[in-house]
Amino acid sequence: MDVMQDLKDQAERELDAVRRRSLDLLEPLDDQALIRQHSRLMSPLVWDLSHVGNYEDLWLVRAAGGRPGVDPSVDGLYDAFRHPRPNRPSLPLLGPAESRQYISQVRDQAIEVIDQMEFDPSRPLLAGAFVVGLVVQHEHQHDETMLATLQLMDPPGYRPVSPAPPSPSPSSLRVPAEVFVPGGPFVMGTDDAAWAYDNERPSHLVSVDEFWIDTFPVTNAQYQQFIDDGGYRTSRWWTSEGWAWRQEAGLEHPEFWQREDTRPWSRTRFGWVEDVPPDEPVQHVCWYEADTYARWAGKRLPTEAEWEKAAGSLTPTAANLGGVSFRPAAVGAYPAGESWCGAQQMIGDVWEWTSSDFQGYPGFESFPYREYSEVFFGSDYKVLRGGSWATHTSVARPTFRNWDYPIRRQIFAGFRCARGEKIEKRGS
Ligand code: AVJ
Ligand code: FE
Repeated sequence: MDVMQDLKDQAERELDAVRRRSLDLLEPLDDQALIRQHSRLMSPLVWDLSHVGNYEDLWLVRAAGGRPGVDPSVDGLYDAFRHPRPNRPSLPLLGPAESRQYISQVRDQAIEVIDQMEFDPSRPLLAGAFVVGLVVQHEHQHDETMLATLQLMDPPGYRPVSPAPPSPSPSSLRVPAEVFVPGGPFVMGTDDAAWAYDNERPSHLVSVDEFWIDTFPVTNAQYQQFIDDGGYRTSRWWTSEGWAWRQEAGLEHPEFWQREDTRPWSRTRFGWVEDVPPDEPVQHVCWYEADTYARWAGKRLPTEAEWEKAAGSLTPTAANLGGVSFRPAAVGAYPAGESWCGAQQMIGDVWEWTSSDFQGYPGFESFPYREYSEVFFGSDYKVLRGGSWATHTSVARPTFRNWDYPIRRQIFAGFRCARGEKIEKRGS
């Protein structure tokens, strides 16, 4: 067996799989739906499609392959920093057919580069394996972004080509509502340079005090109790910043929920309008709503360190991931995916808001470019953990860090609560 050839075959399989995912996702849409901007928060879908190809051209074909690139003249159009999302529809973007042709030309060259590449498993950062991982993960992340765009489409809404397979039924075993996590140090982050992003590195010791964390993410039924109890009308449960946003945005319920007078809540989920399922984790709530719910419940959001400690070394085997189900699974559906302390569904279903700002770990070094993580460090963004039903396994790991503004609701985000005094020390 040729180890090098195995690595190359694996790289090509993963590139092939993610491209199939992207194209399948967009398959039901006509050109107009690909070109239109469905929300000012999001790019036209055809921008995402060319952008993933441009990224592959930049990193795989040019940086790793030392080639001139397929069409550097489009770099500016697909540079996320040059053009914020609201401006993207007015750019002279490649059309849907041109975009498909462009990304497939890039792919042909990328495969040639991989065939000629020297993978050095002992120096993964410098070898091709990291770049392949970067490109594969990046496209999967944009597939999730595109799903958020598709969720925002006007009625009749988006319907996938292949119908969703049902999630497993919730286990009938009774489990406690909260689980205990003893205090003490744990290793936060990773030094795995082959797949981890710069913001997950370096690994370092963090000591947290003992705390309790909810076994499951907060469900729609629990969230409805908060609504029924006047959660959105009671300013004392909100921070002053959160209340100001609640007033300005007119928040009264999660995004995509609706009801007539006091009839039961329904929700619009892609091309379906359906009763809100009580046992599913709530999604499409912003950080302010999550933070407020936790206070109403007499709890708080976990810190990012607490979340990661509770997750331990979970691998995403029994979890709702990959964007196939188009919804979170009911709580209790994945008892085999429980973490070492007994918390369930930490990976998959919904991204979980944490109380932490997005910051670099001690000793952080940006790699391979500052604009992936470093430019977002500070107090503007909150960290989300665990991945959602729309996240691919290649991006779903206990150390993976996602971030967004505390007002954002279009992402597939919910939360779970924690309890106990918040004490955190870095270093040994
Ligand atoms: C990690 C989801 C915040 O979409 O801004 C995609 C991922 N970075 N292309 C984002 C990303 C560059 C990133 N998030
Ligand atoms: Fe990107």
